[in-house]
Amino acid sequence: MADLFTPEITSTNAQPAIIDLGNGIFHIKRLAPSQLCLQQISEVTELAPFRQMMTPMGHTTQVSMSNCGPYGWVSDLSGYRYRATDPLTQKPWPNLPVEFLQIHKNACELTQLPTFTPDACLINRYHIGLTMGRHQDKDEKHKNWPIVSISLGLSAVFQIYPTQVNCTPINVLLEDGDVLILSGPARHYPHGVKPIKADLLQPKLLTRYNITLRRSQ
Ligand code: MD6
Ligand code: FE
Repeated sequence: MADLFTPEITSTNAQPAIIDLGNGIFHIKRLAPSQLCLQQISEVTELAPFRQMMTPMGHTTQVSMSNCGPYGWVSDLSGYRYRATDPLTQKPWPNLPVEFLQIHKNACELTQLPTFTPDACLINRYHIGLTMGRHQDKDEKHKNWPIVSISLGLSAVFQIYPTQVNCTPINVLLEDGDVLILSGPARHYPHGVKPIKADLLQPKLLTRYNITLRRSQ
């Protein structure tokens, strides 16, 4: 019996498609039910509002962020780390929505990765023109668990650099409802997001969200 989250009905018109880009990079098109996810983001961010964070260099992030789940990623003058409480409220982060956990599980099963329960969920919000600079994800205690990310709203070009030296990036177009997994060697690859562009066919769409699900501890 199909439930709300089986791949068959996560999208109104098409099945998910798994694209294996090699080295542990998987792009799953149309896996996440966008409206359900956006509703969950709105509930989480009523409790833990989006905020720009201070970087260790004393700048503020362009992208606004929030978190849910047992641990949230934070940045301030003393560095980057995971925290069990929101520095704005000193309260635990909101619960990680079961909808996100179900997408994570479906993504791991479809790509034959071991299923595990993420303990951290960072939500990024981009307005048109914003980017995410090239970085590696290395604030987690155990750095080999895959990272599963969900893209919502405006599309993004996600760039992955397979080696540390300057080389041509792999460009992945992430559209509304797509899931990207960095596992295996790619878990450690530098990556970034090109400036978010407006969608001329959907002029009222002004925002991109990205949700990353990970094991932080
Ligand atoms: C973004 N994502 O798509 C930023 N990192 O807005 C990331 O930095 C990221 O999507 C590791 C694994 C998956 C990701
Ligand atoms: Fe990242």
